[in-house]
Amino acid sequence: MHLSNKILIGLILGVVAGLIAGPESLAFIKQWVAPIGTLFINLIKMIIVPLVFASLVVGASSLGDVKKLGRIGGKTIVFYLATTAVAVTIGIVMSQLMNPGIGLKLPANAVYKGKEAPSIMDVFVNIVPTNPIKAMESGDMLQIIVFALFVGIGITLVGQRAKPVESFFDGLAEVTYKIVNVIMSVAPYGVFALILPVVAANGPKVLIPLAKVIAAVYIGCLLHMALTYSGCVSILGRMSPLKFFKGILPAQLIAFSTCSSAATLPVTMKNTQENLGVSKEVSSFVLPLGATINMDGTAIYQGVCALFVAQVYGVDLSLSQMIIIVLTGTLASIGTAGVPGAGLIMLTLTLQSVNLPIEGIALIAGIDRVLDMARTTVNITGDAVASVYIQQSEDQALNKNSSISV
Ligand code: DAS
Repeated sequence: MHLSNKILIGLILGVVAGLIAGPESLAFIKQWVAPIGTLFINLIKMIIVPLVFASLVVGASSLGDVKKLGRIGGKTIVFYLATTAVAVTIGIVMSQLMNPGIGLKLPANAVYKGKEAPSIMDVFVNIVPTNPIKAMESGDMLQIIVFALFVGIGITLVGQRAKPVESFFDGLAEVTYKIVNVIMSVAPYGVFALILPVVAANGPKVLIPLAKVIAAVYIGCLLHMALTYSGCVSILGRMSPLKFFKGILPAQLIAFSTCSSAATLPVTMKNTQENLGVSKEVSSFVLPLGATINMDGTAIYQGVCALFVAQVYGVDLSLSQMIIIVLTGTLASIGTAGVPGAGLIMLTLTLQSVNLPIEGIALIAGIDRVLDMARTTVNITGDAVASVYIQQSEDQALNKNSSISV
C-alpha cells in the first residue's frame, strides 16, 4: 500500500479514536500516546539540519555560478511575496463574507500573554550567522541557509581543489535522504499519535462557538490551493494540478499533523524530488527558504483573524487599514517560524498595525492548534508549488540556451 494511504489511515484512525476518547481520557492520552507523536517529530527534527545544510551546499555548488544562484533566488522570493499577498487578501475577503466575529463577546477576563513578536527588520538583520555552529545547534534555518550558500559559493570559486569537500557533502546529503525514508516508514503511527490528543482536547464543544473562524480559515486555505496553486502549477509549472496534489500529499499530511513546516521539510523535499521531478539543486534551495519565509496559510490566517478581532470589538476597518493588513500580514508571515503556533505570535504584529487590541487573540488561542493544521499544510504546499515553477523556469532557460548554442 502507498505511503500516502498508510499515513491517511493513521490520520483517520487518530481522529476517530480522539472523538471516541474525548477530553475525559486526556490524562491517559498525554501520558501514553502523545510521547509517540513527540518521538516521531524528534526523529524528523534530528535530520533537518544535516539534510538542509548538506543539500544546500551541494545545491549551491552545483549551480555552477553565482549568477544562476542570484537568478533562482530572485525568482523564488518574488514568487513567494506575490502568492503571500494574494493569500492575505483571500483571508480578508473570507472574513468580510462570513463575519465570524459578529455577535461574539470577548470574556471579561480575556488577556493575551503571548511572546512579543520579533520586528521584521530583526528577522532580516539576524539572517547572517555570527556563529554557524550555534546556528545549527539552535536550528536557525535562515542562518543555516545563508552559511550553506556561502560554503557552496566558496566551493564553486575554489574549483577542482574543493572537489573532496563537495563529494563529502554530496554523500552526506544522500545519507540524510535515506534516513528520511526510514523515518517515513513509521509516519502512520506518528501521525496517529499526533492527531489523537488534538482531537480529544478540541472536541465539538470547544470548536462550535468559533466554528465560523475555523470555517473562514479552512475555506480560505482550500480556495488558495484550488485557485492560486492550481493556476500556478498548471500555467507556470506546466504540470497537471492532480499530479501535483497527489505527489505532495504525504508532506501535506505530515504538515497537518505536526503543524510545523520545519519538521515537514525533509518530507517536502522527498516528495518534490521523487514525485514532482524537482531537481536536488532547486529543491534544496527553494524549499528550506520557503519553510522559513513563505507562509501563505499563515497569511490567510492573519487576514481572517485581524478582521475577526475587529468585528468582535465592533471596529469598522477602512480600505487603507485593509491594505495595511495585507502588507503587515505578508511581512508577518515572512517572520513566522516554521514551528507550531508561531503564527499566533505574529498575529500581534498585524493587529497592532491597525491599532486593534491584541486581547482579541485570547479568543483565537483556544482553537489555534486546529487553525495551525490548515495553515501549515498550505505553507508547505506553497513551497512545493514554487519549486515546481522554478524547476520549469530553469528547464526552459536551459532549453533556450541549448537551442541558441546549436
Ligand atoms: N505552524 C507554522 C508552520 O510551521 C505556521 C504558523 O504557526 O502560522 O508553518
